[in-house]
Amino acid sequence: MSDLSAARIRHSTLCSEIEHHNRLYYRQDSPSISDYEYDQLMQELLALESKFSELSSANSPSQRVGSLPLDEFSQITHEKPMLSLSNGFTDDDIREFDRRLHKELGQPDERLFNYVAEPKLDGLAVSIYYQDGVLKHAATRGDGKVGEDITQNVKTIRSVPLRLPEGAPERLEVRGEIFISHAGFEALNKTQASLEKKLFVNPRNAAAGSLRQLDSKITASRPLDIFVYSLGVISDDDFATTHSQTLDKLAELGFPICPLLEKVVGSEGCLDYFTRISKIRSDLDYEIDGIVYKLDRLDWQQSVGFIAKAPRWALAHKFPAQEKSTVVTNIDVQVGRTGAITPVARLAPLFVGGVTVSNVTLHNQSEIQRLGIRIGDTVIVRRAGDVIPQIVAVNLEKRPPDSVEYQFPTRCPECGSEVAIQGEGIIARCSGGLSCGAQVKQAIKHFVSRKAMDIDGMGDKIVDILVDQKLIKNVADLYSLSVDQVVELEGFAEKSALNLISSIEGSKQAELSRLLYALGIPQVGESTAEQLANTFGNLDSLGRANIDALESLPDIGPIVAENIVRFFADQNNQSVIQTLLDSGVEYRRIDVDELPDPESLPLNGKTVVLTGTLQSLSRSDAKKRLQALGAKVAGSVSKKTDLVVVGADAGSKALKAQELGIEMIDEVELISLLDA
Ligand code: D41
Repeated sequence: MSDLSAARIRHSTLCSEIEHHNRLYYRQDSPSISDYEYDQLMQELLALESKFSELSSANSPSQRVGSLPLDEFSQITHEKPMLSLSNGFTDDDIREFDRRLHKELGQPDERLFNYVAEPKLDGLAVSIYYQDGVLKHAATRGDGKVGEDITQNVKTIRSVPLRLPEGAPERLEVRGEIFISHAGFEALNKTQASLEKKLFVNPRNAAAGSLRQLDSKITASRPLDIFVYSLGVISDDDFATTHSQTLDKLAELGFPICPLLEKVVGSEGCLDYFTRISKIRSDLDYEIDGIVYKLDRLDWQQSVGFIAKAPRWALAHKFPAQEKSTVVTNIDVQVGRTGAITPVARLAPLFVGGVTVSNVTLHNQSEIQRLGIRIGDTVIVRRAGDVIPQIVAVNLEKRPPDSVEYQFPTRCPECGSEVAIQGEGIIARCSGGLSCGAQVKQAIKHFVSRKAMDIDGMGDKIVDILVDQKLIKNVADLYSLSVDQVVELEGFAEKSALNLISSIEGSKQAELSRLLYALGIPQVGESTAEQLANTFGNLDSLGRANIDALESLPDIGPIVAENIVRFFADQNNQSVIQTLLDSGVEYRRIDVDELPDPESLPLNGKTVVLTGTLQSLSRSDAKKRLQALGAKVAGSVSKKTDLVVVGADAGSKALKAQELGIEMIDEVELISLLDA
């Protein structure tokens, strides 16, 4: 026998053996050999393939160790879009989901539907495509239409089959969630620490960071795993008739399926499953953030279809916010852009809702009183989804004898000016104005920010340095900075200094609404600034406007009107504005008589709410365009709402709109409304 034939036989044995151990390790959780022995097999395989290059192939287990680094990820268009999930939060949301399906399908309520219930993993959605039983490519979800090609990285995940058994459909795309287990996460962070590398904040971030590696050898060293939850493209029309059957068949083909998945009956079956999994959630070795219910019958799935990128036949039932307790080690205050003084609780770090929390805002003095919180107290911290963490209660039983009552400062910790209290302890403000270093810095950071003057390259650190070194003391001073001054600063070279100065120059041509927003008048946000620009047309007219004229505008109340008048009456502000204009900052004056009469606009007087994610335009663009048609865009659904735009992953707002019988449209309908 030739060397090559002998090698071929050994190669084939090694391949089967390695894949067998992969399955034992990842699917059955019962490895029969040590990591060391596994590595020996892999080394032998690699050695064979390097000696006989004809033996290596795209589906050899040697791919599991990664291949040459890429320069960038290329894009993959999903043949079928990757949909997202609608959310529900309460038991009634689930019952309503079930009722709606009965209605849509014209089925009597007595006829209970079968659902598949499964944990909702907090990982990353991927699509993996097999042609003739061989893994061809894998992609991230991306925006649902186009994702990134992460084939090399996905091949390194040992529980992902590289080759399917005989009889697999010719074309098969599976979709699933890639994640890192708690155990894997702990081990990974231990390794990171020993290499003096940055630790990952949670398993999801670790999984995301690992998948986004251009060097798949790094990905190969990360403990990634996968559960497959649905089909994408398939060449075999008769593969299955129910979702549960689909998953059984995928399991037979060697795909890892979440072992907790169950077929349940009716909405009460769903809710019972939810209760059971909630109880064991903290014992699971992976992070989950809810339960997904899917209508089992595929023909029914087909007939109810989807709305705004999410199937109507599936619902993600999110777990309620997570709460944990910790100790308040201190309370101090932060000084904001307009001098607002906000108390912040410093906490003994705790891991809640997937992140480490060590600071929590206490909002204002009356919130501290309401909670009755003292330094040294044990408090309960809640974090719901992506919402900022908050303290919900103090555990008085654990109050130590030496707890300290918090004294709200009477002087600004930054500049020593007196603190003025407005509105029954709701707002505390440093009275130092632009003589307060903290306010100056914040005001400049706001001025240069993206939605304001958008000065690229002017990060927070640079502003701090410029103010600390006394090169600037207000926003107008930015325009007299020179390359020579900037190049002297730490971290700058000739080129970067030139770039910064040229972005400052580039910001001189501004829209009036942006300039107004940039000035940082208290409580004048983007939309108020826009309204002011369109009503007054230029800074002079606005500066002369009195309280009555301002209050007559739809969104401006007495407090904002007073803030505006006060801002323009201030000598210091006037001189800053004058200096800005003298330095060449220009805005296009708006001829207010040319603007369309609001009465003539198609959405005049209508209140619209946007919810969920839009795919083809950003939420802020959608808002602007709706406003241009005369609509008022509100943040929450109420009886006053006229129309709700439902994007992907829409949650409680869409449900509320449905309850109130408010008209709802999806993204496609929105676009045709905007284009009409
Ligand atoms: O565990 C999950 N994260 C999960 C995500 C799951 N168990 N099932 C899912 N099912 C779908 C549909 C119904 C659209 C096939 C999903 C997702 N989608 C999903 N994940 C990320 C976006 C959508």
